Amino acid sequence: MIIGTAGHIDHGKTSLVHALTGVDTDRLKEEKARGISIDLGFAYLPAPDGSILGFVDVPGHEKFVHNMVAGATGVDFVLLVVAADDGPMPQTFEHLAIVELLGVKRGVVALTKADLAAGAAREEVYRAIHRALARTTLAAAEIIPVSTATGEGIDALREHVFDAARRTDRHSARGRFRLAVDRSFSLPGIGAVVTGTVLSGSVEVGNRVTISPRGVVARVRSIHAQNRVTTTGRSGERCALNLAGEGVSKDAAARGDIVLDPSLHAPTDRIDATLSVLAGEKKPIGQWTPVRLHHAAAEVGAHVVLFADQPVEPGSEAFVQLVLERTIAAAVGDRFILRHPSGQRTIGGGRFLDLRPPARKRRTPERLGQLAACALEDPAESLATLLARAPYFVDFSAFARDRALTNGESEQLARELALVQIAAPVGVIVVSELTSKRLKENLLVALAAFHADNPDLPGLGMERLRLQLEPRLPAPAFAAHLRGLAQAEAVALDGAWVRLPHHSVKLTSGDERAWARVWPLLAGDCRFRPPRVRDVAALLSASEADVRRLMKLTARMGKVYEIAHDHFFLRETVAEMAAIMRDLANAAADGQFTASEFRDRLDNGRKVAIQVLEFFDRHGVTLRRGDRRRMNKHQLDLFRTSTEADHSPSGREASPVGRPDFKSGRGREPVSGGFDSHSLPP
Ligand SMILES: Nc1nc2c(ncn2[C@@H]2O[C@H](COP(=O)(O)OP(=O)(O)OP(=O)(O)O)[C@@H](O)[C@H]2O)c(=O)[nH]1
Ligand SMILES: [Mg+2]
Repeated sequence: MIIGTAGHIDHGKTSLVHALTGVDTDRLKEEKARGISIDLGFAYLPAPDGSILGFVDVPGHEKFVHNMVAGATGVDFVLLVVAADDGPMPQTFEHLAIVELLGVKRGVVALTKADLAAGAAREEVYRAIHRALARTTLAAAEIIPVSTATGEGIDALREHVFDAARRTDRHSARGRFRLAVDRSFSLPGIGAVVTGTVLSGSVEVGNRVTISPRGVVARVRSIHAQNRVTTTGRSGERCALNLAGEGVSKDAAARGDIVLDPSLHAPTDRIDATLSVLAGEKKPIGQWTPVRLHHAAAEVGAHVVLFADQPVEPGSEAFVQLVLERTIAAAVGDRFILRHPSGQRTIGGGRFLDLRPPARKRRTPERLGQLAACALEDPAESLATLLARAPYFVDFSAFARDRALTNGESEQLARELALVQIAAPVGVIVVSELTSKRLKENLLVALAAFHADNPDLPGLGMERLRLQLEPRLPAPAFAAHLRGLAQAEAVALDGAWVRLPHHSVKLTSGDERAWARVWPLLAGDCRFRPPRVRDVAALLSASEADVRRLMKLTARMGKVYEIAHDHFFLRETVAEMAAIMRDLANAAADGQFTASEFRDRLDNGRKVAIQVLEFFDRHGVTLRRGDRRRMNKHQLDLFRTSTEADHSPSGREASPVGRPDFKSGRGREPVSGGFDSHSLPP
């Protein structure tokens, strides 16, 4: 258990810790000279049950409240010190407010200097303390009179603290490792050492850690926990870590850093939070109020963004966004304190709810609903609520990381909530079972409707499908979801086209017969310079309009591409030409080739070669600079070589007649019965 002192200057905190533990925590020369505490002091006390209690002694001076806040983070139990000859004073109230805002729920009041007040005077101070504690979480705390001068009450107080420690749940070391650094120094022969309170998880000798937000990676060479050499440090202990590694110099860390499990390193400078404004504040918090934000042992300038038009009144609570002047290493659920930028008083504080909130549209009803879900303290409850409302999906990897959940804990969560996980390129997206079912149903209905309206089209573009579905998953997650459905054979994927598995494009028997006569003309030796519509019509003694209609139709089915107006190439030929370009690019030292090099390989004349290249340019497969071109690797798949050639008149083969969605993401689609605008010159 870690016990933190609190209380007004000179009320006897340091003397009391000394009397309880035998340790004088005022170590600094200046502290000795001025007779006050300036920085945090640390002492340890072995308990009868073998455990060790850690004490954090804080300064009472109003100028050093920032140090007090740093010390109070991670404390389990507060030792509120009030001098019997003085009663509650300004920093008694301020420290009390801070420990409350930090969520410290247990404590005891030490009525110090009891030798200086007796009888009615002491009674009056009792009453004042009761008034101060009323309506706080310490309202029921015991008040124990003590004196370091006479020794009165010291043993009773020590027993009280031992008893509280026995009743403290042994920290379960839940979560991934995080330690809030309050001191960082270098010892001769040992190297860099950081000390601080372990906020969550545990660490072992040999573990790799990151010093966040600065991002220095280190290895834990040795550990002291609660002042004893050990191989493991865990949540609820004060630890000293000896860190080693490249870049771990003596100033590799400083107070305010968090040493954490490397997977948690994701600094943020914009955080949505709850904010409680202290009742004693004179003015409400307005839009963009500048503040000092204290989080763990870190301190940073920030501004408060309000979500409502009304300012946040003293004594009330609201959701706000905190925009920080630099990044910090935070976790969802962490407590923070806001102080006046001058450092003269505490304004309020609260709890972090979302470490990656949107910078825009941050006050829509949908967003505020999400925040209310984030405000639920239990991760399972919070996640279930998030998944039951728009946008119905959650980036689970970020959710788990930002709450410092271990793999085991997130797996448990996934089981408990029966989450449906969708692998995204980065991390995992989750939806509820209900949403997954609804998404699949909506998707199948949309595809069936599309096929019914467009029997001559191979399928619906992935992007257009995504945009018309509820819930609307992010594109990469939607693609992953579709791959899952395709694996389960609920849908079929042809490039970027999605169709129902049984759907196949049909030509009328008349068109099939016509196609059987046309395609051989486009194949064979003349495939790189196939006859144009007018020439095909002449060769077959057909009308130009009929041939054009058939070509447009088969283009929509993906059998041919219209490279230039009225000039159609077989799909396989286009794939072959793409492969030739790739060859040329690979053969060139700079990966570039010219139109003439390409023409020489095709032997189809400069004009046609240029038209072909311009076709590839339009689809982003080639990138042109002057007379030279290089390949755009990302778009190459659009014209993958087909191994299932499908020229057969029947078109009934299992082989897909898919055609890639050239501009997927921009919603360009062939229009049923109309021109294929993709293939038109710009
Ligand atoms: N008579 C009497 N004096 C005490 C007692 N406890 C502390 N003092 C005196 O009060 C003064 C302040 O004590 P500290 O323990 O330094 O007070 P503090 O709360 O740590 O002060 P800061 O850390 O500066 O806020 C010292 O001169 C102590 O000797 C007590 O029980 N009886
Ligand atoms: Mg002191």
